Amino acid sequence: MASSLTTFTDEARIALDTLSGRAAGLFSPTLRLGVTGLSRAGKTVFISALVHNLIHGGRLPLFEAQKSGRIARAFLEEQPDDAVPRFQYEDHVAALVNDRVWPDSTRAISELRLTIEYESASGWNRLFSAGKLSVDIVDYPGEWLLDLPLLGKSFADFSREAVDLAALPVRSDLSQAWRELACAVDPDADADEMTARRLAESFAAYLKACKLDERALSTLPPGRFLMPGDLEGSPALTFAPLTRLSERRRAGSLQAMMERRYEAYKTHVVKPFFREHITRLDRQIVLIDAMQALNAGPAAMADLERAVTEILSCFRPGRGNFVTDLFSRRIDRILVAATKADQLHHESHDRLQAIVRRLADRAVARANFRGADVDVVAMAAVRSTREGTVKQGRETLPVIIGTPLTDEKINGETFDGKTETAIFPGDLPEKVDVVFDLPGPRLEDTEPAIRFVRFRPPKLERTAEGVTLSLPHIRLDRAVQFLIGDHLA
Ligand SMILES: Nc1nc2c(ncn2[C@@H]2O[C@H](COP(=O)(O)OP(=O)(O)OP(=O)(O)O)[C@@H](O)[C@H]2O)c(=O)[nH]1
Ligand SMILES: [Mg+2]
Repeated sequence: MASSLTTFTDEARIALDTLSGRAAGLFSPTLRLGVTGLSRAGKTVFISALVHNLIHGGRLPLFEAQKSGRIARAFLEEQPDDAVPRFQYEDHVAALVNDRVWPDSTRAISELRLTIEYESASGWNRLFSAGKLSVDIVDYPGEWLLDLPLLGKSFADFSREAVDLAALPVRSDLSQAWRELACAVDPDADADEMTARRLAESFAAYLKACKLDERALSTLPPGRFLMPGDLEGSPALTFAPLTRLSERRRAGSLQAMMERRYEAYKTHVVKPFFREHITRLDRQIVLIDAMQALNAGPAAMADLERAVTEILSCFRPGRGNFVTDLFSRRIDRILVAATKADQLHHESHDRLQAIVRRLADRAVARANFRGADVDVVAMAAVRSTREGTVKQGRETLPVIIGTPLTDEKINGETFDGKTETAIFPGDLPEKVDVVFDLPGPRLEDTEPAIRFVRFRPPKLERTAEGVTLSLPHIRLDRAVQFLIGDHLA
């Protein structure tokens, strides 16, 4: 009874929020754009480049409103949510443009309001609309989103899945310490704080090791174990999956304690996050680091595909989950975007896009996803390279030219972060299947087909008057058109 009551109030609250959000939207049209992706996927760089290009009238030929000259101006305004940290746009742009370094990792939620004044394309609309659209951009960690499936899972389900995944060959060595510890404790023993802490710390260390590992394994819930924020050390974060659960748990046992804390995590962490942030989104971009996964080989690709599947299923309506039912009806477009395509020659951009298409298609099918348009793009929010050719004997090879980051290595050479270098980036395979084929049991046995070099952000061109031009990109305009273009029609 108690649980259905909570559900009812949660539901009523969300419905009210949604209604008032829509009513406010009638007077000044707003669009809430969620930007997510696993850590280091490129969220901060994407938002900075998007806003910079819109404010500075960057070259965006595929963004129709801009191309046809209908955008009067775009500018930043105060965001509507006082309790959410502001996306520090100015700092990130200063890093990119002035210092030519990538912005720092952000690891939490932040928000920015960009307002666009435009002239409608249709005479009818021009008569009735003010030609003003506010886009509220919300940057949040994909890791937190991946907590949603927990709402539909009992502690026993959660434990079983975590144990199964940890035993997979790609993860077994990283999870060994935790698995040994988990096997050594008896869930039916008396609840003990130190045991709970040891288990939680060991489990969190395993999740972190997955993230840091060069195999680029994607994340497993609970998301706050990786990014605890101010909840570090709280009971709601001091639990871990258990093995050998008993059917009838004893009050006062370790199992009962862990189960209670798992439920507290859902109530105090997961639900509020979805209620306050995710349920209000209209559009969503999911950034993925396909380049890193390609670098790491087919097992990492499979892992990335699994993460995208999980993320998409968070946006699937009709899962019988009160949270998703309310918000997923609202999100009508989702873009799955592979950033960092500037590490490839343009001849491979379409191949990268085909790989992302395959990945998203399979994720859509596996998540049985419907209810929103899903599109894909291979892009670079900030293009750090330009293209050229190098003559080698009688052959002319296509190369990319940029400044490799300090300490990047190719063929035994280490870069100093200052020297501009031409690099033959290698091609993506023509056949998409190759990158998805699962290798044998151990990942180390398969040589990654491709090795990419990371570059510093580009040096910006200046006009004769000394004005710096906007940040160069690859297909950012295509992403912008899909995400907001129709609202400026
Ligand atoms: N070449 C290139 N590299 C990029 C691009 N976008 C991101 N990167 C690289 O990816 C790294 C992570 O980008 P961020 O935008 O900070 O990623 P994030 O998703 O905000 O990361 P967290 O805040 O840690 O979750 C950067 O430091 C760059 O090295 C891009 O468009 N081109
Ligand atoms: Mg960030």
